[in-house]
Amino acid sequence: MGMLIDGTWIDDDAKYRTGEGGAFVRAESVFRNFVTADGSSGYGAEPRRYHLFLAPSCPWAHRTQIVRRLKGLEDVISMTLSDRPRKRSWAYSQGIDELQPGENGVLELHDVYIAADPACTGRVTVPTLWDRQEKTIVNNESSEIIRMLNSEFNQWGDASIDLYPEAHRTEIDALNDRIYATVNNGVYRSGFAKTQDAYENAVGPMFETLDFLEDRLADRRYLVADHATEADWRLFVTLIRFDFVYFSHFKCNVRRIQDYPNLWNYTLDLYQTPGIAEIVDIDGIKKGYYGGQANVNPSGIVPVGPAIDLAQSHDRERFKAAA
Ligand SMILES: N[C@@H](CCC(=O)N[C@@H](CS)C(=O)NCC(=O)O)C(=O)O
Repeated sequence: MGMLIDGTWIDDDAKYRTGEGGAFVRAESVFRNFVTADGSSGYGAEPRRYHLFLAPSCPWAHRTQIVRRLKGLEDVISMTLSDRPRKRSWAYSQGIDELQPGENGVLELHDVYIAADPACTGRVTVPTLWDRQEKTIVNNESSEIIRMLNSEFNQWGDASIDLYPEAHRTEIDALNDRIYATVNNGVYRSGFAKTQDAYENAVGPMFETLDFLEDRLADRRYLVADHATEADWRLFVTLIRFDFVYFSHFKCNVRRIQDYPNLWNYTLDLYQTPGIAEIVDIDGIKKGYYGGQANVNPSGIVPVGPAIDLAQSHDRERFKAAA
């Protein structure tokens, strides 16, 4: 995959990603500043000041794309989706401001990282939130970027939508922790495991959590509140990829999400939320994983199926709107 060490791109980073017993290790995101509505952090919320570098296949990037849309921030925060094959880091045919494609016609994301910090060491990941004013990266951790989009841009976005309501925060945090460890990151721990044990240690807890969520969703439409919250959207980005990609590419094949009636109908319900289907790119998702991860799929062949109709009706409207 490659990463930056002291501002230089290295292609072989295997030793930085594999831990004890062949387990996949996810490095911490490097840029962790916050945009605030009042500017007290040094990064004030302003229209058209910030830009998101994303990729269609990536679930972490997808979280931010979804929250940007739900909050009505599409004219406030600009965005580009990686649209060129990855030779090193994520590649873009379009630049922004002084960050423009080089002679090869692409802007590579590691050059954005070097522009922010010429001595940068770390993984070069999407989503990345770029600040045009300070010419730096504010943050590259999706869980934090979605919090900023939810609360700090209300002057321009839809303030009536709160994905992290005060009254439900403890419950959202607890669910997020379990779902992140065993499902969102669990699929990667399964797919990138280097030993049988590491793989089985990922897949077991993943399906235990899916069983738990199936039960939880038996008598409620959403995970926490009477409307979708951050916990739902963070889970959704993994569920929508599961049967198309993770089931086979990452060997998460005990059951499909379609085999769980509540989880599957819930996935369809979220997918059919106004504005969301248009920003779920199933072909881009399949291409990104099967075609872009030679360590898992050396041939790069993208499977034709599975044939799944995401517009089919779901049964979730049976739940009353009231909590
Ligand atoms: N913790 C990060 C993870 C982001 C991440 O791993 N993104 C992947 C794409 S799905 C990436 O850019 N990987 C490139 C790499 O690891 O070199 C977040 O949630 O933002």
